[in-house]
Amino acid sequence: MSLKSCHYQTLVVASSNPGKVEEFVDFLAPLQFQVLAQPEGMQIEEHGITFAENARLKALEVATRTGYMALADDSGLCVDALGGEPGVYSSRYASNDQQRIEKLLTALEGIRERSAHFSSALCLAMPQNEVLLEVEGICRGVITNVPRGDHGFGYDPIFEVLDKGLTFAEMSSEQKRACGHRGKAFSLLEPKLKQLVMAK
Ligand code: ITT
Repeated sequence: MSLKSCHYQTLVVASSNPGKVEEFVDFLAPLQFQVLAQPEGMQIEEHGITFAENARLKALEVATRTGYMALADDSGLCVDALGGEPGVYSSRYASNDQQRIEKLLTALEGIRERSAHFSSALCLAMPQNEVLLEVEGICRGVITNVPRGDHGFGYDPIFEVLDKGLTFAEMSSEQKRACGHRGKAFSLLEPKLKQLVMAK
């Protein structure tokens, strides 16, 4: 279960998405937490209608069930021409990344207005059923006509970041962190996490 061991406060990354977990492990590396993965097979029903509601559900459930502080992310891609879809249903849009990308490109065939944004809601919760912090980050861009780039996960190859000319999949992890939805949300959470480490 342990992703990184040291003597500090323990934090569970409440996600079963390896792409997200990899980003969080990078973000958390300088903060000297003992970072644990969510226990295998733990299923959490995401019945919220907003990213923030789902992030809260996941963080509280994982914190209560593991007995450790938990950090959850609920995120997704909102496409203007599709009325904000897939939105909170981004992971349920199709059964794997390739099919999700194909389905989205098909839905946008012949459509020139391709603006979209990614949202990431983060929630930090304690095992006593307590929410410590909730933040949200957004990244605006457009949906490309064809996938570009090999990095990242999910919809990264078809999301070109506004004014950057690169898809997330064409960026290094540092570039994606600097302009991406999750990196922006995490930068709002980071000061609080630093305080927690210092309070230990
Ligand atoms: P957990 O709930 O276990 O964290 P999940 O993948 O189901 O994993 P979400 O419910 O938050 O997570 O769904 C988010 C989906 O949105 C994710 O599966 C991707 O398809 C997409 N997504 C979110 N952030 C992304 C990113 O940075 N790059 C590409 N796609 C992303």
